[in-house]
Amino acid sequence: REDPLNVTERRGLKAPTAKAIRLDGPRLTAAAGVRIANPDQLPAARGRSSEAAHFRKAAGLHRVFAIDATLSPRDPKAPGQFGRPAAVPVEKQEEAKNRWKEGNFNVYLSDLIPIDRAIEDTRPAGCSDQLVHNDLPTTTVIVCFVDEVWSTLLRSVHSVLNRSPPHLIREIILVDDCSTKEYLKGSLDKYMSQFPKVRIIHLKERNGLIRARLAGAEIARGDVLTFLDSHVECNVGWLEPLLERVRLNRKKVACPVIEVISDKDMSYMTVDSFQRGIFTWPMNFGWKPIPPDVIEKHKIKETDIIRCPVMAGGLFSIDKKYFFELGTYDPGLDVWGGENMEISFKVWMCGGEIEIIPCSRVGHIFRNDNPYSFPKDRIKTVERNLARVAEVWLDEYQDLFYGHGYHLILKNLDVGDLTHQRELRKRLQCKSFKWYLENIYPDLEAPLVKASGLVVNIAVAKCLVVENATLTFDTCDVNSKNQKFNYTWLRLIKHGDLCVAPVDGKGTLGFHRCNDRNNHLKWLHKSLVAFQPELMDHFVLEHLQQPTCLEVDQSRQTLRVNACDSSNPYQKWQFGNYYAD
Ligand code: LR7
Ligand code: MN
Repeated sequence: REDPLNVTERRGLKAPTAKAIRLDGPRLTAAAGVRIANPDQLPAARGRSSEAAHFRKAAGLHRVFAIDATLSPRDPKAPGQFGRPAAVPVEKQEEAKNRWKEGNFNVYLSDLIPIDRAIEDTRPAGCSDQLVHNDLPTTTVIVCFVDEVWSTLLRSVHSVLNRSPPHLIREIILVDDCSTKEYLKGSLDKYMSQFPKVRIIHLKERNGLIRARLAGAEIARGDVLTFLDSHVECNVGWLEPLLERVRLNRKKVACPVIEVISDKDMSYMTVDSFQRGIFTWPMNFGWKPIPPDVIEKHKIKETDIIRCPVMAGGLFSIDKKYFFELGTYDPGLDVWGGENMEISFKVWMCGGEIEIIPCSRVGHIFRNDNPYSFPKDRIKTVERNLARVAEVWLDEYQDLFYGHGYHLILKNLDVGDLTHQRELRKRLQCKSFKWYLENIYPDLEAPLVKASGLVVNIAVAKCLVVENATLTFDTCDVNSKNQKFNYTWLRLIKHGDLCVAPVDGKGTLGFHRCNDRNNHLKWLHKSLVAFQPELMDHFVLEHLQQPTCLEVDQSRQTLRVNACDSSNPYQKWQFGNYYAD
């Protein structure tokens, strides 16, 4: 089988589809205030009172520009106009079906709807009243692509040109990552030549999105780099709130809210508020809502900025000098995947911050599969990228990545040379991953536990118990606190702060203060014994040469460690609960 662990499914980037909310029709001037089609009319005239205008001028501030050159569309009735769902005519169903694979979304409909369609202003109320500085930094927008669908790529570029204050866009750099489609060469250059701000570079070989972005960054002239995918639609007012954060502190990395462009009907949908970017082991990106009681307690508003442990990856603004100070991305990452983890860990651990800015919104077409080929095996490419990130950034927590069932795939992978990346981390004096978990992502706590509850010995049907700070076994009692243990992904058997371990050279069992880095406290159990599946139910001391197991000594009614024996039931143990990966 190609994918024994079903990694493909788990590594796909999930649209927050369950959360996507269909809009109910054109509300172009909704909560968000009046939009203005011509940027030249902007700054002065828009105050509520002359006093307010006076204050803003004195403070060097203005209300976010609501520039939108698509406001009065040539053809209001066009399919997909205002972000409405479009439908394939009956006689075109076959054609639409056949063209799906060109981009793994409804390419037929993308070609049908206007490349400069209007979409609804989905910003929360209050966004259009926010003030930003007059002296925002300029930005270079970098869009890299490989074999992107023509109409989708153009719509991405037009949405930037039509909905950004022109003076803030230094340039738009399109990086063609060695596409095979002919129209992305000649025709694209010709089409874009009408926009002086658009520059195109054609890479001579396939670099993958990570190095393609770096090629763009190298030649960028703006103060800030803004990365976008090649199938997006930037919404009104998207840019200034991002640049405002970077201006406030150059170590802030600002991400828009990523909204959903339906892969089926191309409708533009908004998403639930209060979503944080997070990951679960083994480094899968995901969204996690801020719990309602937290929102209530801290009176969090829809417009409030959300700090995120990790970013989705594709859409963000970062100060250009800061990006290079951080050593950019690890250029050893190939094709797709892992770079969002790398930049997120690097930013947080080396003194920066990752934020989602709710007043900045960009739609993105989420697809179920990459429409382009991977030069090498897809799974191995992504896992190798992640292993590089784990090796450089996760310290003793690497095992949380490796331990989640990927041992077999990863064991034979050559992750390449990491000297440079490790030196970089040292030079930047970045904090530890432990610090990151405790301060930036404290709610990852629960998944650290792989199993918990009573620990039953199969042969004698009795349970491990803590008695006067020593370890023994006794009749099981679910109500006894002294029989509750946790088994962590770092392979510690914990009772509070105490960890099960041999306490002398003679095999006597007892406790040690827990320490995630101390290999002498680590026991292999369940799936982690991949190299010796017959010892699955055992507790195998990991650091010893000879497999040594926790065992009930029946003659003396005590516990000891002894040479492992897969058929010995006195060495088999079960936790009350096992948690899914
Ligand atoms: O070899 C390649 N060369 C490229 O230039 C592979 C891809 N690319 C381009 C591609 O054409 C596209 O414009 O890179 C961009 C991203 O590739 P996608 O659209 O196939 O990726 P994705 O949207 O499925 O994946 C997300 O995760 C990636 C991990 O490497 C990148 O960080 C993407 O930018 C990222 N996309 C987003 O964050 C948008 C929101 C997704 C979510 C949640
Ligand atoms: Mn994408």
